[in-house]
Amino acid sequence: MSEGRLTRRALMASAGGAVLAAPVLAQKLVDLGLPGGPSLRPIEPAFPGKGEMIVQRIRPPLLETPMAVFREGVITPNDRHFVRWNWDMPTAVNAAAHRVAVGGAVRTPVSLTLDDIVAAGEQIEVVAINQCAGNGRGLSEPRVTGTQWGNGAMSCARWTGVRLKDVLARAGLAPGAKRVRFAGLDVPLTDGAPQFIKSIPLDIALRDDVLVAWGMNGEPLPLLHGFPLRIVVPGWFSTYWVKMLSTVEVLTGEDDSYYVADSYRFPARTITPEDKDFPTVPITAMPPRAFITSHADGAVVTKGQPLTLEGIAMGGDAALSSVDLIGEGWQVGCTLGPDEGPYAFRRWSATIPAVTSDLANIGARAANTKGAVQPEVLHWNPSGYARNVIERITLRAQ
Ligand SMILES: Nc1nc2c(c(=O)[nH]1)N[C@H]1C(S)=C(S)[C@@H](COP(=O)(O)O)O[C@H]1N2
Ligand SMILES: [Mo]
Repeated sequence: MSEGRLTRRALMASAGGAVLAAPVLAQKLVDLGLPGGPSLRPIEPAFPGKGEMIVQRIRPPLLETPMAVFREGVITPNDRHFVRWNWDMPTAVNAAAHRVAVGGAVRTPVSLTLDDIVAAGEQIEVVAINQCAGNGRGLSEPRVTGTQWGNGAMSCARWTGVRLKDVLARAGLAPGAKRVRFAGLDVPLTDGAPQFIKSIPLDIALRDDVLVAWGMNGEPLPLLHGFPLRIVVPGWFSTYWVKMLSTVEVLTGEDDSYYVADSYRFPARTITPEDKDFPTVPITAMPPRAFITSHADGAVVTKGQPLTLEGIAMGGDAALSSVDLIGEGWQVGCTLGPDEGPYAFRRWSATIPAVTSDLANIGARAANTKGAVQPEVLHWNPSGYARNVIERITLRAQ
């Protein structure tokens, strides 16, 4: 029996259980440190299948991963993986009846069952960071509109699936194919509002590591994360990682749908908050980022002692090449932990031989193998997208 068959059986077995109930909120609060506030959010284990999560919104759910989770390892457990739905999500999915329609500019439109998808090609695993384009938006100064995320709208998982290109091959590309667009089972809350559909260029769609995934850390995708199937585009922001995949549509031209043409776009040049008129480009590949996880801003450290700082980092759309701990006028190279692949988090650590005084504005700065380095200054934009300024904290010596 092949691995694929085993996984398929697990998928079918979980079909009946994929139901989401409304949580009841208690009132434990966490401070996200958002400049100028309001900065407090409930932190709750109340969502089905979820441990303690920062509740940004209940319906549709927006759940942020607490930073403490990133201390524990580079893979985020499924019950602590952040959640984001643009529109209301279906609360149950019938896996046996589920179909993925592959159409548009194809030779033969097909309607595929989960069995068909599993059988479409070789089973692939990739460890990849799922990061919302708006991750850390709440830290923007001046403040911007949108979900006021701290830095926990990111998580990392081992995804299992087949290559999107193998699924496309079931239908066959017609001449002129240019982009591939995805839709899921979720529909807008209000009449006439645009459906959440997203497309990627054909060269990205045909990459060997772009998946139609059904597995997340060895389990079927939880409903919140897109049961039964989702797109995974390693190295790209997760706005393209369409959940509850139901339609794959090959386009021969540009995509003029709302979430590609009008939303999830970023200034094509550096702007200031006063700039109103500037060209934009879609948010696509992720830049490098690093986070200190061992110490919070304002933490007290011991004078005269060595100090070890730890954290996680990511290369974005290329492998991490280095992480430096930097302060005011000094820097120390960090030691990197085990490598789970170019699109995964990687742990880092650095030791300062002896703390002599307060450590003001220290931060970890990541660089990737494409030569991208985290900037000193925020690339401010009106939606707070693609934040990757060096995140700084101050430690008090006592
Ligand atoms: N079907 C569907 N897929 C979707 C979305 C959505 O609203 N509907 N949101 C996207 C966005 S903006 C993000 S950040 C990720 C979040 O994935 P997660 O909930 O598994 O963390 O899903 C993406 N895929
Ligand atoms: Mo997102």
